Amino acid sequence: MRTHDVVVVGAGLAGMRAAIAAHEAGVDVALVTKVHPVRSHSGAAQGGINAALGNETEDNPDNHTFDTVKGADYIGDQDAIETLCHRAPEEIYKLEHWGAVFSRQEGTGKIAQRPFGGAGFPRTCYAADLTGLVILHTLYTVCVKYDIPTYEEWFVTELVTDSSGNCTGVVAYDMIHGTIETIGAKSVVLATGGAGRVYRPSTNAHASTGDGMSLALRAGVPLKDMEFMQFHPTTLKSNGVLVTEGARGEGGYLLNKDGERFMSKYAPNKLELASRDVVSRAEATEINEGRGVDGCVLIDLRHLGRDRIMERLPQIRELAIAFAGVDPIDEPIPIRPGAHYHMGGVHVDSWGAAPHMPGLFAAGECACVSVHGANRLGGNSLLEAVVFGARTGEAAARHVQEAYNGKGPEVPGDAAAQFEAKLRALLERDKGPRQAEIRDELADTMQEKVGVFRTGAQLEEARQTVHALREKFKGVVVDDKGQTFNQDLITTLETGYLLDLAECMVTGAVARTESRGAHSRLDFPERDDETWMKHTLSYLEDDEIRLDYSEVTVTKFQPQVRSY
Ligand code: MEZ
Repeated sequence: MRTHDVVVVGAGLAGMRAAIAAHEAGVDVALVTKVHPVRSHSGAAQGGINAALGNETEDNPDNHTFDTVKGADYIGDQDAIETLCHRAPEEIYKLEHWGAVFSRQEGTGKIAQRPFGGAGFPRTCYAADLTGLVILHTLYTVCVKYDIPTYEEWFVTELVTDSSGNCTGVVAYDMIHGTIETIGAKSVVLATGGAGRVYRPSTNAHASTGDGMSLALRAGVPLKDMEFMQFHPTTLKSNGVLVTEGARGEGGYLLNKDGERFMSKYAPNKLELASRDVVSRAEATEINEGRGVDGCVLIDLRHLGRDRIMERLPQIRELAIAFAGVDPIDEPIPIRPGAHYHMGGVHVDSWGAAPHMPGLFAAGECACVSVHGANRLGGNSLLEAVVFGARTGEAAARHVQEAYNGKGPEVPGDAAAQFEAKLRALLERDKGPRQAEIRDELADTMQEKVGVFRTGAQLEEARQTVHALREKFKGVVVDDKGQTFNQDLITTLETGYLLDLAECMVTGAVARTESRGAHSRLDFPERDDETWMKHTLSYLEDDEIRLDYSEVTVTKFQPQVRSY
């Protein structure tokens, strides 16, 4: 059997940063990833990464902490947010020294920083509008330099535990050869990204199917705050592709069909740079009340001029031409809110450790630390991935030394064989629904009923539909019975993951009878701190979702009325 000290599942920003930290701590670490590392969805993040560098402004990590707490609508854990914001500058300089080519300020040559939503200062470092891609490639070169073994195109199907309930490895399917193996480990880090593909359209890659969250849930580990899904205010109508917040940071306006800069009604101070939940609700209101343009509003960049667009937003221009048929130098781009980022994830502490399962860790969008609470600020996702990726890798390495002291993990020998038997039963079935029809109905239901605005009645309908789809999925049929690159099989397994997560999202959303951050209930329009200043925990028990709650950590900032 293959074994490593630490196995990291997922090789986006959080996964690679965790692997680098574990390697630097002196343990044997391997990456297991269903896509080549540089195809990870982190590469789609465009506009930037936050850090209070204070270049030419009075900004500091305490301001960043306050903005993040407020953006989170006071349900983020403030000790973890302090950690995020105080470690940010160190991580940015580390990335720069590893070779990340950030855009520079004219004159000083320092790292340039653009304004982003909900931020009191321009604090978003960027590489034009390709920031995630630049950092992803940078971290990949470090992994190559350190010669970190990487199981590429291996799909993880189960977590393995020992007789005391410690996580001691994973079962994984080698997609190229069609074989199934157990990979033993003393620490397992889940860093598989988000579950944006629960929705359609979504800014997320097709690979963003929440695998790690579902693996943890099935193994008895709770997921936290699953009802909070972020809708990014600017996504293309045709396919949900992201138009970066950097476009508004550079000065882009949002307009309705009458040419009105409507954000002045909703956020008179910050306008287009209010936090994402506020801007998405404003757009949805304009569209719902008949002031949209074919189901969209417009983002106008024309006044920025060709040179600035070509220098700062070249990818946005290409995407707008390719997928919306408009050149933003000459015309506004039709956009609308689209599913983008999941604030919920595997319940972990601020070292990425899952309190319910020793040896299990999670980082990045897959995890809920929680630093984003009910609404993440743009630019804090890449930051979370590197800061908590690093801390989680350090903690996973520490666990190897503290819990094992040179001994090997107890890895059950039959884990792979047990999964293989389940797979055989699935492949032998030749009658039943196809995964695509289940997945389409799931995505349509979530899009229609669990969107920017929600009501109890719609959420309850969605919950029943999702539950029925999970039942239907038990009879799913896979047409391709082959062994190599069986995408039909992989997509089916991913659909199972999405269904689990959707059920957690809607169950948590039905229960939370208030409006907070991205969870906006028309039937409960106010935030209710008295009852709901708490995290939701979702457990899978007897195939049903059971909810429980845990405390929010408040250090310096008591909840206040939130306005922009
Ligand atoms: O943090 C993000 O989600 C981000 C940087 C996205 C963007 O608008 O560019």
